Amino acid sequence: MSDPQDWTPATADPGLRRPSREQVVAGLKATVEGGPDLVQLLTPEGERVADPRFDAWAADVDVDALQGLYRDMVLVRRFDREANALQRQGQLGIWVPLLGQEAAQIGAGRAMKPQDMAFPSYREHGVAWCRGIDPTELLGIFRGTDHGSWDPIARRFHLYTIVIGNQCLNATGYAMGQKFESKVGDGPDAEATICFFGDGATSQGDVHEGFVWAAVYDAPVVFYCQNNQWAISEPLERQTRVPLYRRAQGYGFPGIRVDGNDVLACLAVTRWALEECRTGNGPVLIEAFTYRMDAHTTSDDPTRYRLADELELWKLKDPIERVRVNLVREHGVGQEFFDGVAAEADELAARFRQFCIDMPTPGPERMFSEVYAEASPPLEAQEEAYLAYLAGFAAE
Ligand SMILES: Cc1ncc(C[n+]2csc(CCOP(=O)(O)OP(=O)(O)O)c2C)c(N)n1
Ligand SMILES: [Mg+2]
Repeated sequence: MSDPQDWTPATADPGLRRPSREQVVAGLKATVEGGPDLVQLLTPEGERVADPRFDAWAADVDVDALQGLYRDMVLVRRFDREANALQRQGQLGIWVPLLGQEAAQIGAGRAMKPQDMAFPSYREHGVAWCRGIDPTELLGIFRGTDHGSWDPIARRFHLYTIVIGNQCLNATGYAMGQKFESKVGDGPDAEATICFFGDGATSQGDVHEGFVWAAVYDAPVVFYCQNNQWAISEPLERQTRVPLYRRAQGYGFPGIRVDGNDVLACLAVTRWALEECRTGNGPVLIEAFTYRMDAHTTSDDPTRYRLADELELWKLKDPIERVRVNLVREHGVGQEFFDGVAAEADELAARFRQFCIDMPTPGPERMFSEVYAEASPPLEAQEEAYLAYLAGFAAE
């Protein structure tokens, strides 16, 4: 962000200054090239760099653990690409790609303890993976046959939320419950909540309200904003004048910006933030600075609103490639490891694809049985009438 001293004075009151549009954009984009605010442990070139504040939070990540993070990202990217192709082949109604956001999601997902709770939006396939949800369980959402087939309480991962920002209210309420039920503290069972949302969501009232309630109730919630630079076709500068993590200051809790393409930094910063929350120092805002490398969804065409050179620039910051380079250069990991992960990814993709093709189409009675926990006479009457109506067609 530029120095307010450099902003233009207002004509009526020269004491009041405002930034020009160029200064706003420059401030928002400053960390594209790395900046003093950005927490980074692995550079885009794969070099491990020191960070006095966060090194300790990644100190246990030895070569095995780093290989594990690499494997997570490769497998998640692989099934994401497969789902995109399945949509193109008519097997899914829509897909929401996570391409480019693997590090932001795997870092955060692996930072969680089993007892922590997550509230995703609709792009968090990598976090779902970390919560032990099989990728095939995501498919029903995108074929339009269910809302996700996992148990949110058992997995500690809520169902996807399509309504932008709404999950911030749910997460805040859940975290307030954790506080009221004394699940916050120094013990090993202490809990926190993490809420995932995008840069565009920060313009929603629900996010603001979630921030306010979380702040005044000291709720143990990490607000994890994946700033992927775009909200469909709206760029970041249409959401904010200040870098997003700085908004936290106005609500009275810490905000931090992490390189969202650096899995190690995302892991370390999220571990720290979750521990702050578990021990009663929440909430915390994390801005994971990343990039949506594919379309918003399979229904979108980003070539209509953004330039190819922006994408080319971000390809150089690929979250997977920097870990691969680090494993080779700094840990001497050999090709057989990478070949093994690639083979595993292909197996996963084949299983994922077959599952999708074999998915049964549910009968019409399902929409009556799956909405309410219990049946009721009006619902039963509606079901009966609707099935009779459909049967009328079959008879002809
Ligand atoms: C309340 C609401 N308004 C509008 C939409 C339509 N919509 C879907 S995704 C989206 C953009 C969200 O952008 P961002 O928060 O940056 O998340 P991203 O998709 O980039 O991960 C919008 C406006 C919606 N789903 N819900
Ligand atoms: Mg976005």
